Amino acid sequence: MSLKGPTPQQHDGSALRIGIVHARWNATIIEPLVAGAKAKLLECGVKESNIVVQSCPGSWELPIATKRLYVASKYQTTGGSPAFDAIIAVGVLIKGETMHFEYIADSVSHGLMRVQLDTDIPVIFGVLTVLNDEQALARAGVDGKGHNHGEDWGLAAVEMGVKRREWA
Ligand code: DLZ
Repeated sequence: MSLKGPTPQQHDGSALRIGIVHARWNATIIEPLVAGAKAKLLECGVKESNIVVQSCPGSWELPIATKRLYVASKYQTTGGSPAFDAIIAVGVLIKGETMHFEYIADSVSHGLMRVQLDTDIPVIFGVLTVLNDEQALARAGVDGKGHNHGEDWGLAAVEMGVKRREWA
């Protein structure tokens, strides 16, 4: 048994609407992560038509892109309930030779936390902050050794979406 990751819970996502916003930097890593997240959403019963995928240039833009997606969705609903039950923000930050990585990783983490607390909608932290390409490939499950973290983010979105409704 792995010591990493939450103990599993089963949740029915069939009533949920989930957004995925992903950066387009490091697309070879992003694509399997988004696919993994989407696969788990579908496995939990989320309807394909209730999964909305949008992109932004880089991870730096994830907080504003996540917030705008949420705000736009609010105006598409009737009855006052937000259209999205959770949004997964996906980015891959790979450390380079400058301080760029540290600044972006710190700002994006704080930005996404702020979005979720300000909007009261769970924002799943799907941002890999890795030291090199090998770590990124392992965490996207494409090196044959690591597992796809996108799957964990899909499960977290369903659990938090369901619980948000229960705790309303
Ligand atoms: C500029 C930049 C660099 C150097 N590295 C990454 C990265 O590893 N991952 C990522 O998602 N985005 C990177 N970016 C782009 C910034 O996030 C942002 O899109 C630009 O600075 C424009 O605001």
